[in-house]
Amino acid sequence: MNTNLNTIYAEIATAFAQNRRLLAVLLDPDKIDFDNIKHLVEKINQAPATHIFIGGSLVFSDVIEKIITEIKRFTTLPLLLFPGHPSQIALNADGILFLSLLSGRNPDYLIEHQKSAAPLLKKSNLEVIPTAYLLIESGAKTAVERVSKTHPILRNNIAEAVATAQAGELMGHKLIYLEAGSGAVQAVSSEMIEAVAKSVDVPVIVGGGIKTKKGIENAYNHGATLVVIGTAFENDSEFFNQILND
Ligand code: 1GP
Repeated sequence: MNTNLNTIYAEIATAFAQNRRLLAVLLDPDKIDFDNIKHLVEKINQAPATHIFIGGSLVFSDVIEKIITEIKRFTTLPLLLFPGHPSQIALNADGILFLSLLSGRNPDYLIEHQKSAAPLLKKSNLEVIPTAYLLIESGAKTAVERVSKTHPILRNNIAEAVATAQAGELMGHKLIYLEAGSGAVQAVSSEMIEAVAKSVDVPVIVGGGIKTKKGIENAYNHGATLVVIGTAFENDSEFFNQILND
C-alpha cells in the first residue's frame, strides 16, 4: 500500500494559492556525468530552484536510482521523476509526475504505460501526482513528439489547449504541464499560458525552450506556478548565477 502523505503536491498547491513561484531544474540522466553530480547539485542549491525533476528518453531505472542516491547526498530539494517510460521508475525518488499525454492520440501514452506502472506505484512510497501533459508545437520536431509518435497542439490553437487542460482537470489531474519539448526553438506562448491558467483551478507547469530570465518571468507573469529549466542549465551550470545577477 502506498502510504505517502502527498506533501509535495500540498506544497505546490499552497504556492499556487499564495501566488508563489516555483522552479524545477530538469536533469536528464543520459547527459549527467556521475562524477560531476556534487558540483551540479551545489549549483542547483544556489539557484532559486524549489524542485528537481529527473527524466530522459533512454535511461533505465538502475542508472537513475544510482544518480538519485548521489543527488540526495547533496540536497534536500524534493526530487520528482519525470518519466518517458515505465522502465524509468526509480523507487528512491520522492515522487513522480504521473503523466498522461492528453494532447496526443497514442493509447500507449494515454493509458497503456500508466497501466504497466500502476502495480509498482501502488506498492511504492512514491508520491504519485497525476499530471495532464500537453505537448505544444514549438518550431521543430521535439523528442517527445518523436518518441510518443503524437502531434502537438498547434501553437496558435489556444482553444484546443484550453479545452484539453480543462478535460485533464475534470479527469482528476492535479497539474497541467504545458510542454514545448526539451530544447524547443519556441517556448509556449504567453497567450496560451495565460488562457490555460485562467481556465483551470489547478497549478500550471510550463517548460521547454525557456532560456532567459525574461522567459522565466514571462511564464510566471502569465500564470505559470512552476517553470521547468532543463537545457539552459545543462548547457551552462552558471545559468542561474547569471540570471540572479541580471
Ligand atoms: C522538457 O520542459 C522541459 O521536458 C525542459 O525543457 O530542456 O528546453 O529547458 P528545456
